Amino acid sequence: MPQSCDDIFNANPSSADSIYMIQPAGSAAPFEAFCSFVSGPQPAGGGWTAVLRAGSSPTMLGYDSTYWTTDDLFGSVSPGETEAKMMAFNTVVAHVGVRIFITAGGQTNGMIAPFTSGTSGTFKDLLANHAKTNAGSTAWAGLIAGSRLQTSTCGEGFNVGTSPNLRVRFGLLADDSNCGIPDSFIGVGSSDGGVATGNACNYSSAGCATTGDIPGFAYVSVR
Ligand SMILES: [Ca+2]
Repeated sequence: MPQSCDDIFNANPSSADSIYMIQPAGSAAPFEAFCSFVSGPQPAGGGWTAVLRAGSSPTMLGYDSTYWTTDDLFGSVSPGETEAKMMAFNTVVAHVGVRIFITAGGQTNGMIAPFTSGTSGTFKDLLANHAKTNAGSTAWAGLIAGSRLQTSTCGEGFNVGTSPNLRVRFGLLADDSNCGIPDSFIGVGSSDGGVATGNACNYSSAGCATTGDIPGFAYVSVR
């Protein structure tokens, strides 16, 4: 039994994107996961296991949702613009990075946020560990047409930011100067009540000018 979509890719690189049965080490039983496969060199090439889909408003996956910290699941494994937190979130160990697609304003764009060398864990563990990614602000901004981030990157990866300031479960947080009070982000599961997933840059803050929030819908997978 494959432990992840990457195992399926390695056994057959021409596998079709679909739902497969996998059983990561430590899982009591096999379960369904949606796998998408990308040919070519790392980090993109390989099998990517879907872990969640998250919208903006309404959302089950705002920053304060307990789904980010518990084993609870909801939604369908089948892809589509409906929110879900899948079994793979809790169980599939990622070694390479996170792939994120965001649909906003009728466009869908994607990228890989790579881990630094040596980083690994389930999505749940990576959150608990505040793990970092290093795609960079240009790549994050490329996910959403017309998006805007302040010039100073304050953090990128899992559980970025500190209360009571702006935070994001997975994404990039930015500020105009010293990151004391970040006012902009692109990502999934933010503490901004207006846009949980997508791009927010508070237009009353320095470096945000007149651009408003851009809500999005995100598809997140790991490898
Ligand atoms: Ca600020």
